[in-house]
Amino acid sequence: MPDSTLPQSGAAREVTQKRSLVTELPGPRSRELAARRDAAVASGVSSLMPVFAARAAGAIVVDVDGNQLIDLGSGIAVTTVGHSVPAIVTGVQEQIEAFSHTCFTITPYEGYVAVCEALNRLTPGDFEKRSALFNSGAEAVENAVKIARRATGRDTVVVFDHAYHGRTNLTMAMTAKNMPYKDGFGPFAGEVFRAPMSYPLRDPLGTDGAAAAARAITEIESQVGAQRVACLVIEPIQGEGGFIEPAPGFLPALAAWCTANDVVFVADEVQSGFARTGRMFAVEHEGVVPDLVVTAKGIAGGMPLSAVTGRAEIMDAAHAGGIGGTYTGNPVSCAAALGVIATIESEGLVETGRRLGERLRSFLLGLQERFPEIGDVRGRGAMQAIELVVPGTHTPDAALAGRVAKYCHQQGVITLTCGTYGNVLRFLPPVTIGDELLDDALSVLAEAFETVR
Ligand code: PLZ
Repeated sequence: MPDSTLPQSGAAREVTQKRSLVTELPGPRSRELAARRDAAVASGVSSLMPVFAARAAGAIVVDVDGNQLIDLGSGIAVTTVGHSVPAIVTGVQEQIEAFSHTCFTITPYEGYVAVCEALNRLTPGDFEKRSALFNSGAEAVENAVKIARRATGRDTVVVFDHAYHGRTNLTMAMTAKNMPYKDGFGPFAGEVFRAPMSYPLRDPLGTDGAAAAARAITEIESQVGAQRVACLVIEPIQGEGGFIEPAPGFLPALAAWCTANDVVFVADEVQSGFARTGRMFAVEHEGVVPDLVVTAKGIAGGMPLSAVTGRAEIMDAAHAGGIGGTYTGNPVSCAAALGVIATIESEGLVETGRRLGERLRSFLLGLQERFPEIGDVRGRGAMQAIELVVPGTHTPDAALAGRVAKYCHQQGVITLTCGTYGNVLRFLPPVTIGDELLDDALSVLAEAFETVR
């Protein structure tokens, strides 16, 4: 086990794993770039922080003014193994020198096959599997639906309250939250049915997952009919919706209902997968074996890659030529993915994430004792969150979440918010972040509560 407090790559060695502010934030160079950005980039594309990145290594992002920020976001759960990890950097360099593109559906290459082999091996279930590769999470979700429809001959896609599945037309329909994802961008794809989620903090059924599943199933059966459902798509821990962990028993009961009704159970592990939650995939915490697993983000450390993996008989239902795309499974992205997988396995990073989770959780629970605005602490491993409320109520306090995040940003800690009500602060550090660096970031978080509540 490497000492995770030490930098782990050539690039990381040159970037001390310490927070350091040498200018105000944003600094002068970032402000110049922001002005150019405002004149050139469409305003629908917004950025959380006003600082421009120059490089990144380990769990530190260095901005163009030389400030060193602690990354508690990992580019939204992407650089799970850390920034600039040697196996990824070298793999990408070697591949781009060899060739950058041929199109797998024209002249295939080994990297694509090797990534599929690894996915088939790493995903839950000891049945025969196949995989197909894509570019983004949304594109992979769309393909999972295409494959499930083709395999079942049925139309309806069941999704859940608070779900996030992407920004393409079908995945906007599958995503729950209107602002900012959907407003004015419709009409949306049809045959998408939204079922009630288990959200222990806010659900009258609380921690009774079996009852919450029964409620969802009743709605699906009465409003759609099981025989019309192609697939049920669910995030085992909801990401953008607020790091909502359904009550124990909810996912297994839904999976069992799918099996009994020939409905394809699709786990969207785009945010929760790839060593993020103390398991390779979040469904494993409850022993759930999906028919199809959708992966992206952490799979390739920032190179665009996503995948659908699952039962061979479902995956192979699509006719030859029915699944593809120009860049899908690009060789450079595949090289990055092989570097990520090798790093996770050789450095034991699933376990590292689990241990990090214990440290993070105990800190957040301690913070909750001090600040009654923290209504809930939830999540697993390096995917945890606090939900902020008006003390003594469940009324969301999004303004406080915004102020805490802003304070952290000004002190050089990249902190993200999320949630249907915008009142959740989420923590997604690289699992390799050192204890000292994490403690420094968390002390800034505590200071933020002391200062802005
Ligand atoms: N499924 C569970 O979390 C992406 C969205 C960021 P893409 N989440 C981050 C934003 O504001 O666009 C996500 C996810 C889950 C699917 C997706 C979509 O993945 O790679 O962004 O398309």
